[in-house]
Amino acid sequence: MIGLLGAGALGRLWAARLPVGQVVYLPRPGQPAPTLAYTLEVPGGQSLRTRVPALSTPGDLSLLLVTTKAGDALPALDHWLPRLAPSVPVVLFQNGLGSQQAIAERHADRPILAASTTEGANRPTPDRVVHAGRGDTWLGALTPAARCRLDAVAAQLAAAGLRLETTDDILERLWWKLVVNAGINPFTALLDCPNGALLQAPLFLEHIDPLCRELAALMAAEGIGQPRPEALRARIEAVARNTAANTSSMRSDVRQGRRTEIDYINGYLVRVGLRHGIATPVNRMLTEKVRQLTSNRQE
Ligand code: KPL
Repeated sequence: MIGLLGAGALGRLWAARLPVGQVVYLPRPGQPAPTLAYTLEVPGGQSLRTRVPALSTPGDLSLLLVTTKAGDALPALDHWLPRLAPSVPVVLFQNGLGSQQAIAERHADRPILAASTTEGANRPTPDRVVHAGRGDTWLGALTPAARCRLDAVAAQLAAAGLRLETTDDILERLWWKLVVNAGINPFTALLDCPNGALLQAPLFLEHIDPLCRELAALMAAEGIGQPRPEALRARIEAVARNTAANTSSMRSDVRQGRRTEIDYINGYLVRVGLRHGIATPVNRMLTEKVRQLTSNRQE
């Protein structure tokens, strides 16, 4: 049995694509444990009616997929991991960085893996998940105990029929995704606009070059290659163009009054800067403004 911890659009996409009867749902601590029942709309128009029952016997799990928001992953695992066998591999699908390292450090003896994905999924209503765009998923080990499990976990996930590859350096993949999220998500949240509208927005145009210089310096300091700031800007703008009509996850969180992942995206970059003595004024400004936005909205 494969456990699913976190019932957002991405988790539901994987659960619907994996073989019927193999996935069970683990509620977050304190949350109700209903059977998840929804329809997955796949590109091309087909619909998959899906039911994911709640876990009844923790001993039956052979793999755990964690698809919660970044800030919820560690507390949810602190609750569930003591109930699961130490050999069960855990795959983290969180956006940004920071939560993965914290989990791998706290549970260093367990097989902890991380995935970085460009699959596009959204959930327009509680019982409908739309697989909006096919993408790629990279899977890699975070702890030593995960290295010898990587191929077996990849084979288990391959049953979903989504494109998946393994990598020896998942942190590098996560950094490249972080760059895109750092350059798109806070701006779309602050401007309340779809991704493509950034390309003409004065706030974005004013800050994108200094932001990319910060990102390039941080990546070099962390040993993630020597990217040129212009290459980072090109990457960010290409994703904004390719996902022009999308609402970013951060804009959507702000709109729905939910906590955003800013502390794991631009806020994480501020912390890396502090560690290396690199100034990050643009990341700091974006982090503060997005934090203010959510506290204002929640009042
Ligand atoms: O990953 C995304 C997100 O919204 O979090 C992007 C790539 C910006 C697409 O919307």
